[in-house]
Amino acid sequence: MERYFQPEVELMPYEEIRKLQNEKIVKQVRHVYDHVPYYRAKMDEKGVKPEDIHSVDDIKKLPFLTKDDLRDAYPYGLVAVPLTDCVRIQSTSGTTGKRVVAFYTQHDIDLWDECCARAIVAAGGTKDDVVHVCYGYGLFTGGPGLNGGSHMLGSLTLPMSSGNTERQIQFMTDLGSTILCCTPSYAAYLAESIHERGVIDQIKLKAGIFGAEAWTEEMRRDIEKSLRIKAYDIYGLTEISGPGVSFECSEQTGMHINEDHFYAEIIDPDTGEVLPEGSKGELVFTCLDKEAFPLLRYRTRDICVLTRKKCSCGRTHVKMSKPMGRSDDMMIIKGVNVFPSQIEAVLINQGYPANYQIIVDRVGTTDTIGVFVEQPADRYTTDPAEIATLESHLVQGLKNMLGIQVKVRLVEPKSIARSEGKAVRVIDKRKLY
Ligand code: DLL
Repeated sequence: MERYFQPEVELMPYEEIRKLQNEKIVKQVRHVYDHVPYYRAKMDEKGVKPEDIHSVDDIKKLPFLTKDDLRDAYPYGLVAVPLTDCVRIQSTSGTTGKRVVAFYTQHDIDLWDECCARAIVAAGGTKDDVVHVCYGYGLFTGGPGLNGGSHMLGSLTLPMSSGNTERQIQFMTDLGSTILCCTPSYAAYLAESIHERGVIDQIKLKAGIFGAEAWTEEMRRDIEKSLRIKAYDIYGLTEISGPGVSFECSEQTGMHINEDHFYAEIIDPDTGEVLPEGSKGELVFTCLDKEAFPLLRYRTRDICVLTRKKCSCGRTHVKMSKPMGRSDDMMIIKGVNVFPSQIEAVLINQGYPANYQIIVDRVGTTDTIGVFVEQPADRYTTDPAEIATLESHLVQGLKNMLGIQVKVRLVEPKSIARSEGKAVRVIDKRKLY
Protein backbone atom coordinates (compact mmCIF):
# COMPACT_ATOMS: atom_id res chain seq x y z
CA MET A 1 0.00 0.00 0.00
CA GLU A 2 1.34 3.43 -0.88
CA ARG A 3 2.37 5.91 1.75
CA TYR A 4 -0.60 7.91 2.95
CA PHE A 5 -0.35 11.60 3.44
CA GLN A 6 -3.16 12.21 5.91
CA PRO A 7 -4.50 8.87 7.17
CA GLU A 8 -6.13 10.63 10.10
CA VAL A 9 -8.70 12.16 7.79
CA GLU A 10 -8.55 10.05 4.67
CA LEU A 11 -9.14 6.77 6.55
CA MET A 12 -11.61 8.26 9.02
CA PRO A 13 -14.69 6.12 9.70
CA TYR A 14 -17.87 7.43 8.10
CA GLU A 15 -19.50 8.50 11.40
CA GLU A 16 -16.48 10.61 12.26
CA ILE A 17 -16.41 12.27 8.84
CA ARG A 18 -20.08 13.13 9.32
CA LYS A 19 -19.38 14.56 12.75
CA LEU A 20 -16.59 16.71 11.36
CA GLN A 21 -18.77 17.89 8.46
CA ASN A 22 -21.63 18.72 10.84
CA GLU A 23 -19.38 20.88 12.96
CA LYS A 24 -17.95 22.65 9.92
CA ILE A 25 -21.21 23.33 8.07
CA VAL A 26 -22.74 25.20 11.00
CA LYS A 27 -19.77 27.58 11.07
CA GLN A 28 -19.54 27.86 7.29
CA VAL A 29 -23.20 28.84 6.83
CA ARG A 30 -22.93 31.41 9.58
CA HIS A 31 -19.79 32.85 7.94
CA VAL A 32 -21.51 33.13 4.55
CA TYR A 33 -24.73 34.56 5.95
CA ASP A 34 -22.87 37.21 7.89
CA HIS A 35 -20.45 38.21 5.12
CA VAL A 36 -22.07 37.57 1.72
CA PRO A 37 -25.15 39.79 1.24
CA TYR A 38 -25.85 38.13 -2.13
CA TYR A 39 -26.30 34.70 -0.55
CA ARG A 40 -27.97 36.10 2.55
CA ALA A 41 -30.67 37.54 0.30
CA LYS A 42 -31.14 34.12 -1.31
CA MET A 43 -31.45 32.45 2.10
CA ASP A 44 -33.88 35.11 3.30
CA GLU A 45 -35.96 34.65 0.19
CA LYS A 46 -36.19 30.92 0.98
CA GLY A 47 -36.88 31.64 4.64
CA VAL A 48 -33.77 29.79 5.87
CA LYS A 49 -31.67 31.12 8.73
CA PRO A 50 -28.22 29.94 9.85
CA GLU A 51 -29.93 28.63 13.04
CA ASP A 52 -31.83 26.14 10.87
CA ILE A 53 -28.61 24.40 9.82
CA HIS A 54 -27.45 21.89 12.44
CA SER A 55 -25.87 19.21 10.28
CA VAL A 56 -25.16 18.31 6.66
CA ASP A 57 -28.64 16.78 6.50
CA ASP A 58 -29.95 20.34 6.63
CA ILE A 59 -27.94 21.42 3.58
CA LYS A 60 -30.91 20.58 1.38
CA LYS A 61 -32.75 23.53 2.93
CA LEU A 62 -30.22 25.94 1.43
CA PRO A 63 -30.65 27.64 -1.96
CA PHE A 64 -28.52 26.57 -4.91
CA LEU A 65 -25.86 28.69 -6.55
CA THR A 66 -25.31 28.46 -10.29
CA LYS A 67 -22.82 29.83 -12.76
CA ASP A 68 -25.35 32.59 -13.50
CA ASP A 69 -25.17 33.68 -9.87
CA LEU A 70 -21.40 33.87 -10.16
CA ARG A 71 -21.75 36.03 -13.24
CA ASP A 72 -24.36 38.26 -11.55
CA ALA A 73 -22.17 38.71 -8.53
CA TYR A 74 -18.97 39.26 -10.58
CA PRO A 75 -16.40 40.17 -9.45
CA TYR A 76 -16.65 40.65 -5.67
CA GLY A 77 -20.25 39.77 -4.80
CA LEU A 78 -19.53 36.34 -3.31
CA VAL A 79 -16.32 37.16 -1.50
CA ALA A 80 -16.72 36.52 2.24
CA VAL A 81 -13.61 38.24 3.64
CA PRO A 82 -12.09 41.70 3.25
CA LEU A 83 -10.05 41.86 0.02
CA THR A 84 -6.97 42.66 2.05
CA ASP A 85 -7.15 39.11 3.47
CA CYS A 86 -7.12 37.58 -0.03
CA VAL A 87 -3.80 36.52 -1.48
CA ARG A 88 -4.77 35.12 -4.90
CA ILE A 89 -7.37 34.97 -7.60
CA GLN A 90 -7.84 32.25 -10.22
CA SER A 91 -10.32 32.09 -13.05
CA THR A 92 -12.22 29.49 -15.03
CA SER A 93 -11.16 28.42 -18.48
CA GLY A 94 -14.53 29.32 -20.02
CA THR A 95 -14.27 31.21 -23.26
CA THR A 96 -17.74 32.72 -23.48
CA GLY A 97 -19.41 35.35 -21.36
CA LYS A 98 -17.90 36.85 -18.25
CA ARG A 99 -15.22 34.74 -16.66
CA VAL A 100 -15.73 33.40 -13.18
CA VAL A 101 -13.20 34.71 -10.71
CA ALA A 102 -12.47 32.85 -7.46
CA PHE A 103 -10.66 34.32 -4.46
CA TYR A 104 -8.36 32.67 -1.92
CA THR A 105 -6.93 33.51 1.47
CA GLN A 106 -3.68 31.83 2.49
CA HIS A 107 -5.78 29.32 4.43
CA ASP A 108 -7.71 28.51 1.24
CA ILE A 109 -4.49 28.04 -0.74
CA ASP A 110 -3.11 25.71 1.96
CA LEU A 111 -6.32 23.70 1.91
CA TRP A 112 -6.18 23.42 -1.87
CA ASP A 113 -2.49 22.44 -1.88
CA GLU A 114 -3.28 19.79 0.71
CA CYS A 115 -5.98 18.32 -1.54
CA CYS A 116 -3.54 18.18 -4.46
CA ALA A 117 -0.83 16.65 -2.27
CA ARG A 118 -3.27 13.89 -1.32
CA ALA A 119 -3.92 13.30 -5.02
CA ILE A 120 -0.21 12.94 -5.77
CA VAL A 121 0.24 10.52 -2.87
CA ALA A 122 -2.74 8.51 -4.06
CA ALA A 123 -0.96 8.17 -7.42
CA GLY A 124 2.04 6.69 -5.60
CA GLY A 125 3.95 9.97 -5.22
CA THR A 126 6.48 10.64 -2.47
CA LYS A 127 9.02 13.35 -1.75
CA ASP A 128 11.48 11.41 -3.92
CA ASP A 129 9.46 11.99 -7.06
CA VAL A 130 10.07 14.47 -9.86
CA VAL A 131 6.66 15.98 -10.59
CA HIS A 132 6.39 17.40 -14.10
CA VAL A 133 3.48 19.85 -14.22
CA CYS A 134 2.39 20.84 -17.70
CA TYR A 135 -1.07 22.06 -16.89
CA GLY A 136 -1.24 25.75 -17.73
CA TYR A 137 -0.04 28.19 -15.07
CA GLY A 138 -1.65 31.57 -14.64
CA LEU A 139 -5.36 32.11 -14.15
CA PHE A 140 -6.13 28.43 -14.85
CA THR A 141 -5.99 26.40 -11.64
CA GLY A 142 -4.31 23.29 -13.10
CA GLY A 143 -0.68 24.44 -12.90
CA PRO A 144 -0.80 26.31 -9.56
CA GLY A 145 -2.84 23.51 -7.92
CA LEU A 146 -0.60 20.57 -8.74
CA ASN A 147 2.45 22.77 -8.20
CA GLY A 148 1.28 23.59 -4.68
CA GLY A 149 0.48 19.94 -3.91
CA SER A 150 3.86 18.78 -5.12
CA HIS A 151 5.62 21.40 -2.99
CA MET A 152 3.63 20.43 0.06
CA LEU A 153 4.69 16.84 -0.41
CA GLY A 154 8.31 17.89 -0.83
CA SER A 155 8.68 16.44 -4.32
CA LEU A 156 10.97 18.07 -6.86
CA THR A 157 8.55 20.17 -8.89
CA LEU A 158 9.00 21.09 -12.55
CA PRO A 159 6.71 24.07 -13.27
CA MET A 160 6.71 23.47 -17.04
CA SER A 161 3.30 24.96 -17.85
CA SER A 162 1.70 23.94 -21.15
CA GLY A 163 3.13 24.00 -24.65
CA ASN A 164 6.57 23.66 -26.17
CA THR A 165 6.40 19.90 -26.52
CA GLU A 166 10.05 19.66 -27.56
CA ARG A 167 11.17 21.22 -24.29
CA GLN A 168 8.74 19.12 -22.27
CA ILE A 169 10.30 15.94 -23.62
CA GLN A 170 13.83 17.24 -23.19
CA PHE A 171 13.28 18.06 -19.52
CA MET A 172 11.42 14.83 -18.99
CA THR A 173 14.39 12.81 -20.18
CA ASP A 174 17.17 15.02 -18.75
CA LEU A 175 15.62 15.47 -15.32
CA GLY A 176 14.01 12.05 -15.03
CA SER A 177 10.42 13.17 -14.44
CA THR A 178 8.49 10.40 -12.66
CA ILE A 179 4.98 11.86 -12.39
CA LEU A 180 3.31 13.73 -15.24
CA CYS A 181 0.46 16.17 -14.59
CA CYS A 182 -1.52 17.51 -17.59
CA THR A 183 -4.79 17.13 -19.45
CA PRO A 184 -5.36 13.63 -20.86
CA SER A 185 -5.47 15.04 -24.39
CA TYR A 186 -2.04 16.60 -23.91
CA ALA A 187 -0.74 13.37 -22.37
CA ALA A 188 -1.85 11.54 -25.52
CA TYR A 189 -0.09 14.11 -27.67
CA LEU A 190 3.08 13.91 -25.58
CA ALA A 191 3.02 10.11 -25.89
CA GLU A 192 2.68 10.40 -29.65
CA SER A 193 5.58 12.88 -29.83
CA ILE A 194 7.80 10.77 -27.54
CA HIS A 195 7.31 7.72 -29.77
CA GLU A 196 7.99 9.75 -32.90
CA ARG A 197 11.31 10.82 -31.45
CA GLY A 198 12.10 7.25 -30.40
CA VAL A 199 12.92 8.26 -26.82
CA ILE A 200 10.40 6.18 -24.89
CA ASP A 201 13.20 4.15 -23.27
CA GLN A 202 14.67 7.33 -21.81
CA ILE A 203 11.42 8.26 -20.09
CA LYS A 204 11.24 7.41 -16.37
CA LEU A 205 7.58 8.24 -15.79
CA LYS A 206 5.68 5.88 -13.51
CA ALA A 207 2.38 7.71 -13.13
CA GLY A 208 0.26 10.45 -14.63
CA ILE A 209 -2.37 12.65 -12.96
CA PHE A 210 -4.74 13.69 -15.70
CA GLY A 211 -7.93 15.73 -15.49
CA ALA A 212 -9.67 19.02 -16.31
CA GLU A 213 -11.62 17.39 -19.14
CA ALA A 214 -13.69 14.29 -19.76
CA TRP A 215 -11.75 11.21 -20.87
CA THR A 216 -12.76 7.63 -21.34
CA GLU A 217 -11.46 4.35 -19.91
CA GLU A 218 -10.38 3.52 -23.46
CA MET A 219 -8.22 6.63 -23.57
CA ARG A 220 -6.76 5.74 -20.17
CA ARG A 221 -5.69 2.32 -21.46
CA ASP A 222 -4.13 3.89 -24.54
CA ILE A 223 -2.11 6.43 -22.54
CA GLU A 224 -1.04 3.84 -19.97
CA LYS A 225 0.22 1.55 -22.68
CA SER A 226 2.06 4.13 -24.72
CA LEU A 227 3.69 5.96 -21.79
CA ARG A 228 4.14 2.75 -19.74
CA ILE A 229 2.60 4.35 -16.67
CA LYS A 230 -0.44 4.14 -14.44
CA ALA A 231 -2.85 6.98 -15.29
CA TYR A 232 -4.94 8.53 -12.52
CA ASP A 233 -7.91 10.82 -12.89
CA ILE A 234 -8.18 14.07 -10.96
CA TYR A 235 -11.21 16.34 -10.83
CA GLY A 236 -11.94 19.83 -9.66
CA LEU A 237 -13.32 23.21 -10.61
CA THR A 238 -12.17 26.74 -10.04
CA GLU A 239 -15.34 27.76 -8.22
CA ILE A 240 -14.70 25.19 -5.46
CA SER A 241 -10.87 25.60 -5.42
CA GLY A 242 -9.35 23.87 -8.45
CA PRO A 243 -7.92 20.39 -9.11
CA GLY A 244 -7.97 18.00 -6.17
CA VAL A 245 -11.62 18.34 -5.15
CA SER A 246 -11.45 14.61 -5.84
CA PHE A 247 -8.81 12.19 -7.10
CA GLU A 248 -8.27 8.57 -7.98
CA CYS A 249 -6.42 5.99 -5.89
CA SER A 250 -4.74 2.71 -6.84
CA GLU A 251 -8.13 1.05 -7.43
CA GLN A 252 -8.87 3.45 -10.34
CA THR A 253 -12.62 3.07 -9.98
CA GLY A 254 -13.72 6.62 -9.30
CA MET A 255 -12.37 9.61 -7.42
CA HIS A 256 -12.39 10.08 -3.64
CA ILE A 257 -13.89 13.44 -2.77
CA ASN A 258 -12.02 15.35 -0.05
CA GLU A 259 -15.06 15.17 2.19
CA ASP A 260 -13.49 16.94 5.11
CA HIS A 261 -13.53 20.09 2.93
CA PHE A 262 -16.33 19.57 0.39
CA TYR A 263 -19.78 18.09 0.86
CA ALA A 264 -21.20 16.48 -2.28
CA GLU A 265 -24.81 15.88 -3.32
CA ILE A 266 -26.35 14.43 -6.47
CA ILE A 267 -29.52 16.14 -7.63
CA ASP A 268 -32.03 15.74 -10.40
CA PRO A 269 -30.91 18.52 -12.79
CA ASP A 270 -34.51 19.30 -13.76
CA THR A 271 -36.23 19.35 -10.37
CA GLY A 272 -33.33 20.05 -8.01
CA GLU A 273 -34.43 17.11 -5.84
CA VAL A 274 -31.61 15.34 -3.93
CA LEU A 275 -31.16 11.80 -5.24
CA PRO A 276 -30.12 8.74 -3.20
CA GLU A 277 -26.59 7.28 -3.36
CA GLY A 278 -25.95 5.44 -6.60
CA SER A 279 -28.24 7.65 -8.70
CA LYS A 280 -26.96 9.46 -11.73
CA GLY A 281 -27.46 13.22 -11.62
CA GLU A 282 -25.86 16.62 -11.30
CA LEU A 283 -23.05 17.02 -8.81
CA VAL A 284 -23.47 19.82 -6.27
CA PHE A 285 -20.75 20.96 -3.86
CA THR A 286 -20.85 22.82 -0.58
CA CYS A 287 -17.55 24.13 0.76
CA LEU A 288 -17.16 23.29 4.43
CA ASP A 289 -14.25 25.37 5.61
CA LYS A 290 -13.22 27.96 3.08
CA GLU A 291 -12.72 31.60 3.95
CA ALA A 292 -12.68 33.81 0.85
CA PHE A 293 -14.99 32.09 -1.63
CA PRO A 294 -17.12 29.62 0.31
CA LEU A 295 -19.77 28.53 -2.18
CA LEU A 296 -22.77 26.68 -0.76
CA ARG A 297 -24.71 24.20 -2.92
CA TYR A 298 -22.91 25.09 -6.12
CA ARG A 299 -24.35 23.29 -9.15
CA THR A 300 -21.39 22.01 -11.17
CA ARG A 301 -23.42 20.85 -14.21
CA ASP A 302 -21.25 17.71 -14.17
CA ILE A 303 -23.27 14.52 -14.36
CA CYS A 304 -22.03 11.63 -12.25
CA VAL A 305 -22.75 9.00 -9.58
CA LEU A 306 -21.55 8.85 -5.95
CA THR A 307 -20.70 5.63 -4.13
CA ARG A 308 -19.63 4.65 -0.63
CA LYS A 309 -18.59 1.14 -1.58
CA LYS A 310 -15.53 0.02 0.42
CA CYS A 311 -12.36 0.85 -1.48
CA SER A 312 -9.33 -1.46 -1.53
CA CYS A 313 -7.01 1.52 -0.92
CA GLY A 314 -8.53 1.95 2.54
CA ARG A 315 -9.73 5.50 1.99
CA THR A 316 -13.21 6.06 3.35
CA HIS A 317 -14.14 9.23 1.50
CA VAL A 318 -17.06 8.95 -0.90
CA LYS A 319 -16.16 8.31 -4.55
CA MET A 320 -17.55 10.03 -7.63
CA SER A 321 -17.60 8.36 -11.01
CA LYS A 322 -15.84 9.99 -13.94
CA PRO A 323 -18.16 12.82 -14.98
CA MET A 324 -20.20 11.54 -17.89
CA GLY A 325 -19.82 14.88 -19.57
CA ARG A 326 -21.21 18.17 -18.40
CA SER A 327 -24.91 18.65 -18.69
CA ASP A 328 -23.99 21.53 -21.01
CA ASP A 329 -21.62 19.30 -23.09
CA MET A 330 -24.53 17.07 -23.91
CA MET A 331 -25.72 17.52 -27.47
CA ILE A 332 -29.30 16.83 -28.40
CA ILE A 333 -29.29 15.48 -31.93
CA LYS A 334 -32.62 14.53 -33.45
CA GLY A 335 -33.96 14.31 -29.92
CA VAL A 336 -31.22 11.91 -28.77
CA ASN A 337 -28.77 12.80 -25.98
CA VAL A 338 -25.21 12.46 -27.23
CA PHE A 339 -22.02 12.96 -25.21
CA PRO A 340 -18.63 13.38 -26.95
CA SER A 341 -17.25 10.67 -24.62
CA GLN A 342 -19.58 8.08 -26.19
CA ILE A 343 -18.15 8.88 -29.61
CA GLU A 344 -14.61 8.74 -28.27
CA ALA A 345 -15.20 5.29 -26.78
CA VAL A 346 -16.30 3.90 -30.16
CA LEU A 347 -13.29 5.40 -31.95
CA ILE A 348 -10.75 4.09 -29.47
CA ASN A 349 -12.39 0.65 -29.39
CA GLN A 350 -11.87 0.45 -33.13
CA GLY A 351 -8.20 1.32 -32.76
CA TYR A 352 -8.22 5.05 -33.55
CA PRO A 353 -6.35 7.67 -31.51
CA ALA A 354 -8.42 10.19 -29.51
CA ASN A 355 -7.90 12.83 -32.19
CA TYR A 356 -11.28 13.74 -33.56
CA GLN A 357 -13.58 16.68 -34.13
CA ILE A 358 -17.35 16.55 -33.96
CA ILE A 359 -19.36 18.90 -36.16
CA VAL A 360 -23.02 19.43 -35.43
CA ASP A 361 -25.18 21.35 -37.86
CA ARG A 362 -28.77 21.82 -38.96
CA VAL A 363 -29.96 21.33 -42.50
CA GLY A 364 -33.48 22.73 -42.85
CA THR A 365 -35.07 21.48 -39.65
CA THR A 366 -32.97 18.35 -39.36
CA ASP A 367 -29.92 18.08 -37.08
CA THR A 368 -26.84 16.47 -38.53
CA ILE A 369 -23.74 15.18 -36.81
CA GLY A 370 -20.45 14.29 -38.37
CA VAL A 371 -17.05 13.39 -37.02
CA PHE A 372 -13.61 13.83 -38.52
CA VAL A 373 -11.41 11.00 -37.30
CA GLU A 374 -7.67 10.86 -37.70
CA GLN A 375 -6.26 7.66 -39.10
CA PRO A 376 -3.58 6.02 -36.95
CA ALA A 377 -0.14 6.81 -38.42
CA ASP A 378 0.91 3.16 -38.50
CA ARG A 379 -2.17 2.07 -40.47
CA TYR A 380 -2.53 5.07 -42.74
CA THR A 381 -4.20 4.29 -46.03
CA THR A 382 -5.15 6.32 -49.09
CA ASP A 383 -6.97 3.44 -50.78
CA PRO A 384 -10.56 4.70 -51.32
CA ALA A 385 -12.10 1.22 -50.99
CA GLU A 386 -10.29 0.57 -47.72
CA ILE A 387 -11.25 4.00 -46.40
CA ALA A 388 -14.90 3.39 -47.27
CA THR A 389 -14.87 0.07 -45.37
CA LEU A 390 -13.22 1.62 -42.31
CA GLU A 391 -15.67 4.53 -42.34
CA SER A 392 -18.66 2.25 -42.57
CA HIS A 393 -17.40 0.21 -39.56
CA LEU A 394 -17.25 3.41 -37.58
CA VAL A 395 -20.70 4.50 -38.75
CA GLN A 396 -22.08 1.13 -37.62
CA GLY A 397 -20.27 1.30 -34.26
CA LEU A 398 -21.63 4.81 -33.64
CA LYS A 399 -25.13 3.74 -34.66
CA ASN A 400 -24.96 0.89 -32.13
CA MET A 401 -23.78 3.23 -29.39
CA LEU A 402 -26.04 6.22 -30.07
CA GLY A 403 -28.92 4.90 -32.11
CA ILE A 404 -28.50 7.63 -34.73
CA GLN A 405 -26.69 8.05 -38.02
CA VAL A 406 -23.34 9.83 -37.72
CA LYS A 407 -21.34 10.80 -40.81
CA VAL A 408 -17.71 9.79 -40.57
CA ARG A 409 -14.77 11.15 -42.52
CA LEU A 410 -11.32 9.63 -42.03
CA VAL A 411 -8.57 12.21 -42.31
CA GLU A 412 -4.79 12.08 -42.50
CA PRO A 413 -2.71 11.49 -39.40
CA LYS A 414 -1.87 14.73 -37.58
CA SER A 415 -4.40 16.82 -39.49
CA ILE A 416 -6.53 17.66 -36.44
CA ALA A 417 -5.10 20.40 -34.20
CA ARG A 418 -3.60 19.09 -30.94
CA SER A 419 -4.45 20.71 -27.64
CA GLU A 420 -2.03 21.73 -24.95
CA GLY A 421 -4.82 22.28 -22.44
CA LYS A 422 -8.45 21.29 -22.62
CA ALA A 423 -9.31 19.83 -26.03
CA VAL A 424 -12.10 21.40 -28.09
CA ARG A 425 -13.97 18.39 -29.42
CA VAL A 426 -17.24 19.84 -30.66
CA ILE A 427 -18.16 22.57 -33.10
CA ASP A 428 -21.89 23.09 -32.86
CA LYS A 429 -22.82 25.30 -35.78
CA ARG A 430 -26.46 25.39 -34.61
CA LYS A 431 -25.34 27.75 -31.85
CA LEU A 432 -24.23 30.24 -34.48
CA TYR A 433 -27.70 30.68 -35.92
O1 DLL B 1 -10.42 22.15 -14.92
C1 DLL B 1 -9.61 22.23 -12.64
C2 DLL B 1 -8.69 21.10 -12.91
C3 DLL B 1 -7.38 21.35 -13.31
C4 DLL B 1 -9.12 19.78 -12.69
C5 DLL B 1 -6.53 20.29 -13.51
C6 DLL B 1 -8.25 18.74 -12.87
C7 DLL B 1 -6.96 18.99 -13.30
P1 DLL B 1 -12.15 24.57 -14.52
O2 DLL B 1 -11.35 25.13 -15.64
O3 DLL B 1 -12.91 25.48 -13.65
O4 DLL B 1 -11.22 23.76 -13.53
O5 DLL B 1 -13.13 23.51 -15.16
C8 DLL B 1 -13.94 22.71 -14.34
O6 DLL B 1 -13.79 20.88 -15.91
O7 DLL B 1 -16.73 21.28 -13.93
C9 DLL B 1 -15.64 19.57 -15.29
O8 DLL B 1 -16.68 19.80 -16.22
C10 DLL B 1 -14.32 19.57 -16.02
N1 DLL B 1 -13.40 18.60 -15.37
C11 DLL B 1 -12.46 18.84 -14.45
N2 DLL B 1 -11.83 17.71 -14.13
C12 DLL B 1 -12.40 16.71 -14.84
C13 DLL B 1 -12.20 15.31 -14.95
C14 DLL B 1 -10.43 22.68 -13.83
N3 DLL B 1 -11.27 14.67 -14.28
C15 DLL B 1 -14.69 21.71 -15.17
N4 DLL B 1 -13.02 14.62 -15.80
C16 DLL B 1 -15.50 20.73 -14.34
C17 DLL B 1 -13.99 15.24 -16.51
C18 DLL B 1 -13.42 17.29 -15.63
N5 DLL B 1 -14.21 16.56 -16.46
